Amino acid sequence: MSDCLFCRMVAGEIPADVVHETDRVLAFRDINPQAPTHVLVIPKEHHRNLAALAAADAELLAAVARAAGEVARQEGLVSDGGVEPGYRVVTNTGPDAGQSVDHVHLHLVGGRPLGWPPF
Ligand code: DGP
Repeated sequence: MSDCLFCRMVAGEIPADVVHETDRVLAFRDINPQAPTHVLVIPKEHHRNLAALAAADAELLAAVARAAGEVARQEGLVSDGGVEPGYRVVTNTGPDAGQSVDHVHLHLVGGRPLGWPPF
């Protein structure tokens, strides 16, 4: 989609601070980080939100989830085979949740203790 910000980042038309990439997934640092690590993990193919992605391509959804795990490991948020110090993955859907980019993305945040509930 030529008018989608994240599709344009995938296409290389808009710069991205890429931390991880596969043939189907891109992970890059959020422009407005909310924690020491704040990475967005997206499928390169355009899907509007998590449910749309899951309905269209479960294998791609799994690839996005795997990439999130890999980024967490790269960023030092989990030890090999462990869960510490930890991190959070969030995806916003629709206006009530504050979704501002209609290309599904996982927010991966960590590097400090995170409060709960997050709202
Ligand atoms: P959401 O509000 O859940 O749709 O998250 C969209 C995120 O995208 C938000 O945290 C800010 C980030 N973002 C918006 N524009 C850009 C950009 O041009 N570059 C990067 N790296 N991130 C962006």
